Amino acid sequence: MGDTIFGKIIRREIPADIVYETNDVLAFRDLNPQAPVHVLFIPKRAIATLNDATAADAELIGKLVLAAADYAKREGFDKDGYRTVINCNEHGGQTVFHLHVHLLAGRRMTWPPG
Ligand code: DGP
Repeated sequence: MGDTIFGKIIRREIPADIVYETNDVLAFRDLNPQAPVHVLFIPKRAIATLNDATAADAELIGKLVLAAADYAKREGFDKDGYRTVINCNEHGGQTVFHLHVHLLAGRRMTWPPG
């Protein structure tokens, strides 16, 4: 796949407000937040979309989701709750083609989403 803006963030070529990092996962605040807390969790090894993930990526995607839950616990909004979202392709609203989990918190989410 081609490089994306998230690849540049991983390589520290452009700035980002990084809030969480492990060997496999990086998380930083979304540039265009949709909630008081809006953090993007990305795998350091890029996968373009959820469609491109294979069984070989299962552990990495598990780590990605667990990283979001770990961050929620560390920050103390796990009990109030939060939303995690993976957008895929055009109808899903995906604009950056490096798989990422949105973590949204700090307000009550509505359902169904728009
Ligand atoms: P999605 O629409 O699901 O592909 O989400 C992409 C998100 O990435 C969107 O909410 C805005 C955010 N974003 C785009 N470019 C940048 C950037 O350069 N820095 C940061 N921190 N976030 C970005």
